[in-house]
Amino acid sequence: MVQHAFAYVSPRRFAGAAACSGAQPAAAFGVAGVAWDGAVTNRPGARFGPAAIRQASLMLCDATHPLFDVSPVDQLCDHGDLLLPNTSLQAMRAALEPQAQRLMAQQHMVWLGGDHSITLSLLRALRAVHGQPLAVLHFDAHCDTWSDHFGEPSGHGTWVVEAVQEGLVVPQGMVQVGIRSAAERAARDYVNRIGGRVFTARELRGLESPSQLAPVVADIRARLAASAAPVYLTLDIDCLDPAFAPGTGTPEPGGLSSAQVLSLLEELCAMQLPFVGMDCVEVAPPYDHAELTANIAAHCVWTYVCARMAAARCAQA
Ligand SMILES: [Mn+2]
Repeated sequence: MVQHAFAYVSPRRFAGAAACSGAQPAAAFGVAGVAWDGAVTNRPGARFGPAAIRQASLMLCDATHPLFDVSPVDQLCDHGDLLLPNTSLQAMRAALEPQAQRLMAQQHMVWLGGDHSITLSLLRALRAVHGQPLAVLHFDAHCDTWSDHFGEPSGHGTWVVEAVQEGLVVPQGMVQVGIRSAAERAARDYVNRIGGRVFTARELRGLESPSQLAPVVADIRARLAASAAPVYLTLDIDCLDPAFAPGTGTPEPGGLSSAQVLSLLEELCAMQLPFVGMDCVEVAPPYDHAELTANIAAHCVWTYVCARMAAARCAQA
């Protein structure tokens, strides 16, 4: 058994939460880092994402959310980074998938990436745990629907097509938000073509407040609900404009603002929809300034967890 103890592992825990302990952690939510960036197209560095997000999360102090009036600190534990090989994508996925499946069977898991290639593995694990394909709410500048990774079969921009082909997702439950990168039409329109919905960054320009975004939120909610599937949130930090999140490997100007993304997360993630987990990927601290990117990433993760706690509280009331 190879022990991958030499692989990069980031320090600290998210938002001052405790380290997960025991075979079955008591906390409802678990955080784990996947410090892998071996499948990036352009600039590497996302392996340092989990460390930077955890570091930035310390700014949340007691982490009491001003909208939801909950703090996740007591309902969250941090598994640290998974021990994974940093040799090949195939080897990393083979090690990640059984570990992810074990953790997902125990807790509502939030994953700190890492590049976007990890999401295919996380969807495979979720598909196995829930016994059915997922609806996916996908924030990104990139459609990630390319049929190959510059000649390689798989990379950080192919996982959507792979997930559809493997039956991991409900096509009608695929919703993309913030898409704007250069791409041939076949890739850009892929999700629309299979019955999902692509909200381009251009379509969302000028819509920032919850009231302005209400029609978009209603459309997304209806699609996720109609899919009758567990919902997974994958948030590529490059959905944000580089002005808000410069620390990423493939920045694309013309993106969403922090307020836009947080408005959408606040509205959607607090709804009575069966969310089963999230990842936040592509935070690459070597290109960050003033921890802007790590900060908004930590805020998005925190917002998601607090929104789900608020949704659970409403369901009980
Ligand atoms: Mn992207």
